[in-house]
Amino acid sequence: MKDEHMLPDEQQKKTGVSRRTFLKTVTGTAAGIGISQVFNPALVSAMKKALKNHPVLWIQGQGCTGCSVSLLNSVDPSIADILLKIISLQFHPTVMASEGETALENMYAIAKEYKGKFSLVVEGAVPMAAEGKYCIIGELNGKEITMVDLTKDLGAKAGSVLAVGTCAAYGGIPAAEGNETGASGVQELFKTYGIKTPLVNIPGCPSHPDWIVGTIAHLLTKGIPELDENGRPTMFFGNNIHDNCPHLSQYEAGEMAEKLSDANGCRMDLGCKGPDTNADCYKRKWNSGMNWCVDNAVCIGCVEPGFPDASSPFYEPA
Ligand code: FSX
Ligand code: SF4
Ligand code: SF4
Repeated sequence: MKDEHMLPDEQQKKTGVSRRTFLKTVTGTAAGIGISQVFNPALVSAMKKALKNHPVLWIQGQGCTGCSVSLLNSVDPSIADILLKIISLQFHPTVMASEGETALENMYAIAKEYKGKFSLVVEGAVPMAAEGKYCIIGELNGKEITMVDLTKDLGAKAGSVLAVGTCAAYGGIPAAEGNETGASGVQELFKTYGIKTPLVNIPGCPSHPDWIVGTIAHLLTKGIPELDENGRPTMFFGNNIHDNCPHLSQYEAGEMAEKLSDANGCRMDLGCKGPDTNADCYKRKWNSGMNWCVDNAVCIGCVEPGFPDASSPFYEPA
């Protein structure tokens, strides 16, 4: 994995983004630009000029787009700064203005021009059964292109691949019991087809915007981050939720919550999967640091490879 050992200036040559510019953008205060401006045509044209930044192709298979929506909630840096100053998002089925063959042609042209240099983001699982026919992402020259074809083709050409969300990382909800479509994570597809491109899993259903942006920041400044045995960056997934939970002392004292609305008490009897889950939600929290699952529900282990079957039932009567 070449990128792993890449020095910042070599990375800059490869990505066109200087460490200083990038860090300035990442650590700057939120610009306060509304999400709606991402769809503004003037910004779309500015994005085209931003090709000198790191090209990113974002493709979607079997998912709910929740991870894209989560990224749109990024506050610092704002999503506008991410799109305009940090990366050059050249393909995204949900937010791009372009569509159909034109969009696909552009995507393949970028992949060719920036071979080995662009990042591929995969959102959603890849259905590998029935020769991939469960997910046709479009047509080019009269030929149907499956999500399997696309992930194989772009995955092999990319410099790095980010599997965003538990579906893309491990199969997630589409791979739950009754998985007729052969829904699989990118790592499984890469293994099947012998694709060796560096891959980072950023699970979560959805993935936290900081986990996505932070991983991209690391990738552009220092290369591939350190990964755990499930391919996740240890900087976000290195610690256990239960061991760091604010209710741990209550758990140890046997003080258990009896209903989800109880402000105090450990929530294990209500189904909390914190003990089997590694992520930093206990300190990062969600919705701009407002709250997290354990505040008024339970952790359902959404970042773990066995999710959702291994976490089911999510809730239990106390
Ligand atoms: Fe899956 Fe994501 Fe859950 Fe949804 O990437 S991780 S169902 S939040 O959007 O696909
Ligand atoms: Fe552990 Fe969950 Fe109890 Fe927190 S609420 S101490 S994570 S079982
Ligand atoms: Fe997922 Fe648990 Fe974090 Fe909630 S607290 S986002 S269920 S890992």
